[in-house]
Amino acid sequence: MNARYVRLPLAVAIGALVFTAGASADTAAPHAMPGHGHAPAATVLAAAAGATATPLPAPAGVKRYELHTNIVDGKMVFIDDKAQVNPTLQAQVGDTLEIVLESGEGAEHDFVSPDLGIASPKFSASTGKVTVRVKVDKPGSFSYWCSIPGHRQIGMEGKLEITGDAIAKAPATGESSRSALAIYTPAPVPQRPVDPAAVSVAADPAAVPAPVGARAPGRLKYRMETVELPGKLDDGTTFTYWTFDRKVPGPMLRARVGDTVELTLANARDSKMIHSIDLHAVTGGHGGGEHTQVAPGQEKTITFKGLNPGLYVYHCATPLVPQHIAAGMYGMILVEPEGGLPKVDREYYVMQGDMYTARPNGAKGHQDPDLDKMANELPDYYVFNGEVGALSKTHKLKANVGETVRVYFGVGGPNKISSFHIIGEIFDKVYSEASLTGVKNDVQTTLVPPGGAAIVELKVQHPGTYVLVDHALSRAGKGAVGLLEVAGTPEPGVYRAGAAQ
Ligand SMILES: [Cu+2]
Repeated sequence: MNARYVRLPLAVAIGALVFTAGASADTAAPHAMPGHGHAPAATVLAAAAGATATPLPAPAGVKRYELHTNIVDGKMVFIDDKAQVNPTLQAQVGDTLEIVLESGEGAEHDFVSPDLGIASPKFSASTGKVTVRVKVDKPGSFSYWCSIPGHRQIGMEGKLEITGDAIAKAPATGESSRSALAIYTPAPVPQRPVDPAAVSVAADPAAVPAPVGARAPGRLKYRMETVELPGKLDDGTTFTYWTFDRKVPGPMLRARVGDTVELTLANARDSKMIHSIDLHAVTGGHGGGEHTQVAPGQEKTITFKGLNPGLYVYHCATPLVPQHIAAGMYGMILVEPEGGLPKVDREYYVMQGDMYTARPNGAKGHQDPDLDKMANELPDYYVFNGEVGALSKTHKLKANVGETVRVYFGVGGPNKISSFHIIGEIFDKVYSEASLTGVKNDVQTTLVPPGGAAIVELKVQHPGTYVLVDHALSRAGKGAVGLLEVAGTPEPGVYRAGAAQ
């Protein structure tokens, strides 16, 4: 990777760190990041990081170090017993390097140095300390880092300096050929059964807060919790979701222009990851992402003013950002204009996401995320409200003939644009790109980008079942289907099967 990136404060890194290239496979290979020069921020911490650590007392031939993790000056880092950040660890060829690791802030990390054959188990608040040992067999200057996607790039990297002469390689056959490298090579992940604790994470599309209407600007308080939990992705398929308030999308927030909103983000105690929130409705502080990086069991608060009316996406902004989004960390906030929005009979809240799983669409069992597919933008699933069937089985949209229906529709992504359409209906009104200052009429399909939204309105005039889709229709086969059931008596002349009477 570009060395300058190592020293980027987290907040600066977030803006740049939505790249994903080969995230899960990338261990030893440097990141190619040409053209990214965040030099001013990069210099700030250069002097403080990388000081040489002193080994702890240990038997002869053992170099023992203790490192814990934490967030320092906006970076994720390793810290030694003398509070040195990303210290340089030293050993001689033939030494046993012993590193005791602990998660200081509680999130999940590991410690790897592939060139030396070091790959620690993952450690977090729930594992306590873990120890990794390796006999070093070659001299040189090596890098160590945390291989959790995104963590190296936002600071978790240091150096191992090994002195001495290389140990002659043993013959390639027999017992003596087994090296430290082999001992620490992780086993392939086995196919896993469904998680019996999995629940539905599908947000109820009818869970829309009451309209703000004509009230004066005021102060609002919101509190949200980030929760990692097993969810039902599809029939017979489960997935570990990362959520706001246990649902996908997270709760719809509703304010009016001029309101001051105090938002507290808590991260559940049993989380393995740091989480955060970037609201596109917020001006400043990277939408809140700069000041809401919350470790497990902690909480942080931001306060912002709703300056511009509209419907805005929010999402987690902790590296690897697209991984957090693909795991379900998105939602929307509506900032109503002065006087509110026109009254309608029903309002619904729907968001589309693309998901990437280790095994292909339809595979049974518990699925791990696939970060290579994510980097290459090849989703296995497209979902409305978080899971296959969320809006066709778990929940349905409902209306009666003659009613006006408004859908707040957003795309969490992380990667795919939606061509949002309702089969058998026409959008009478579209606030495209969720801009409330201009309305389009009579639209068949509206384009909604990742991190974007639209508000559509339709008057339903004929009973039946209408189908919400992304009109890139192969995606319907991968989960993006929702149903709007309309009850009542048809209005004369709108539609009939057969010839005109
Ligand atoms: Cu997150």
